[in-house]
Amino acid sequence: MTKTYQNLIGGDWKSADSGATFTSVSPANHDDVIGEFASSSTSDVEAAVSAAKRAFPAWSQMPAPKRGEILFRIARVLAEHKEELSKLMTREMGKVLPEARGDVQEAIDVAYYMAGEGRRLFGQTVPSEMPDKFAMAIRRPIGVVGIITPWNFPVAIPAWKLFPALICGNTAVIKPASDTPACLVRFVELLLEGGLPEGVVNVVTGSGGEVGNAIVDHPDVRVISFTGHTDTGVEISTRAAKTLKRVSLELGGKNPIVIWEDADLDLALDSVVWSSFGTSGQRCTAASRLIVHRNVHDDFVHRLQQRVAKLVLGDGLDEATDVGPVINDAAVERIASYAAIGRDEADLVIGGEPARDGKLAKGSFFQPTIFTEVKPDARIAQEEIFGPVASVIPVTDWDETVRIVNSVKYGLSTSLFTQDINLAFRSIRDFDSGLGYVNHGTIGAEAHLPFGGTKATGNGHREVGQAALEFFSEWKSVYVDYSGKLQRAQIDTTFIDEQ
Ligand code: UN1
Repeated sequence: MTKTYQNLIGGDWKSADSGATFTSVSPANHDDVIGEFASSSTSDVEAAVSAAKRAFPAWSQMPAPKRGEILFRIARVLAEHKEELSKLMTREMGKVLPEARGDVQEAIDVAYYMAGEGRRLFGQTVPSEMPDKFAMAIRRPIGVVGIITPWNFPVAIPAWKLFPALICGNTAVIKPASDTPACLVRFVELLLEGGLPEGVVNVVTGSGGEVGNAIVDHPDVRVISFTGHTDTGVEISTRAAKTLKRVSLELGGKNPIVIWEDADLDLALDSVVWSSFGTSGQRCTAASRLIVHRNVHDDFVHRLQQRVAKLVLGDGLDEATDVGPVINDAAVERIASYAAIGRDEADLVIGGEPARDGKLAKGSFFQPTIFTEVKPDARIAQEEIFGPVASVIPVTDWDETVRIVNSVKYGLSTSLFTQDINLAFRSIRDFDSGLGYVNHGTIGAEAHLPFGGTKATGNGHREVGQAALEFFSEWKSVYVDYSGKLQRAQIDTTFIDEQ
């Protein structure tokens, strides 16, 4: 019997008003049905937003340290269920089990970090320019936030949007990606187990066109946080402008690893395999451009080819698997079309085809793929493929390298392998990106520093760290005059220059 899952509206699990459903299947084996989910529409979103609005006064007025205590409890519940949630994630999303554990751990990290913020949420106090007057700025919750999340980090990304929103005192409506709704539903069940009051978080599953747009258009949703495709981000931003919403967008990447001639090549190889083929290349932070100094290029490509040839494709629950499936068959087709473009533009070293042999036949698999002699302006070097495809671009000159690094429309993560401290710091200054790594690949951001990128990777906001508190709270500047008389700022004061 296929399990049926429902929306969460104000503490009640409910089917979509229309009764319609959609199916989530495992990308490793399409016969493995995860469940049926509510295919929701505007009226379901309406109910979820009303529930979030009703929950807002009590939640926002609960002292923030108490909200923090609930988040501490949630962190512990998530830790207790880490293995179960990770296995569900591998089944539904496909990433190999150790990576799924990392995804859940990232959610736990954010929960602990934001729980601690309940006792900080620092504001500002400043001296007033007038005597007997107190001046400060405090953080206030904003209201109902709409959270629209992708499938590639089905627990970490909802967590790193939700927990800062909650500690700031907001309530939320979440729409998960339709490829990974079970992960989100189970995650939210655990939030309730941790003691989150009813209505503080509401879940509406369904399509972006119906559910996503209804959340973005709703006048009572004051904030939108979205991670996904750049085109969708532009559309969300445009729609949300009509109701003057605050919008945070976390979009694409075309992240480079630069391997300089003095690099520790063993370390660089380990890092490239992890950054380019981990999560089957389906991270915003995945390394899809390998910019390699000519003096080490042939050695590097030869050794990389040998390493990649040994990668085992398969079900992520199988311990022998190095690289899991991609998310669905549409992704296989998209990646295959880029591989065809790559064959015209560059030299194929390994891979380049969907993988359908034996046990892989029932899933969505693509061979880890490497191209060399890729021109910096080739399409495979410029466009986000979101799959296990890496393009090697040979270089000889540092200034040219900087130009190539910065020649894409995105600016999420950049990395340099070198032993030269001067080059390391130049890369930090000159590579245009929100995340910069030295002697480490492009993936592995931690929960307590800002996450996000420049240019078409976003719209200037950052997730997690202190930056998330900026996004999910509103400043209120407060002046308390205890002089007992009218004191006019900028007027009733003695100016030093006039003395
Ligand atoms: C993403 O790629 O969508 O640094 C998020 C990393 C992870 C987060 C990735 N901590 O790769």
